Amino acid sequence: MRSCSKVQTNPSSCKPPPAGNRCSKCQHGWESHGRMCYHFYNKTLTWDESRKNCKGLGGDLVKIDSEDEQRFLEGTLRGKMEANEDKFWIGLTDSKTESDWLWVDDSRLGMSFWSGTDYKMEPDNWTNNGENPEGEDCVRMGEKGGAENLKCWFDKSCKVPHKSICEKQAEEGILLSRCV
Ligand SMILES: [Ca+2]
Ligand SMILES: [Ca+2]
Repeated sequence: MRSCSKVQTNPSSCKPPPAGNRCSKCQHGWESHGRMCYHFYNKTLTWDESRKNCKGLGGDLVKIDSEDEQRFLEGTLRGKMEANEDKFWIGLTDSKTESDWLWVDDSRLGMSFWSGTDYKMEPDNWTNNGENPEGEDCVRMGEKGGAENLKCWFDKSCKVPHKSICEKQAEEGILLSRCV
């Protein structure tokens, strides 16, 4: 569905919009993509706190269902990240059972976009030589310079503060046409 962001005024002299001319509407501060709205939350919080915050805003941490959605998020983050470590939490965790990755709606991970280079493959459940004995059970994403093949997911200790991506369903609006 189209975004409602290009909605024009519809003076009374206009014909009513044709039936079925619907679009996705997001609240101020949320970005529209497909049928969903995304909020890129700028305050750094732990994964649990980030999730709580998203729920308070009427959504949840983002669940990535398609390559198209990953492309949208990856591209948007390039412009929002201030440094390469300035990554954003997403709604994926293996905190219940190690290596069993679940989305926040308890669905199992299907398509994935883990980061991988010759010397470091994610997820690695890195224990940081004992400083982080619990390993890494939450997922953050983003590459400031852009990710090769969209692969920019990293498992990380859930206690590290990060920015986050919240997601919720778009409302349905009607695309109006401008009369001049
Ligand atoms: Ca883990
Ligand atoms: Ca990792």
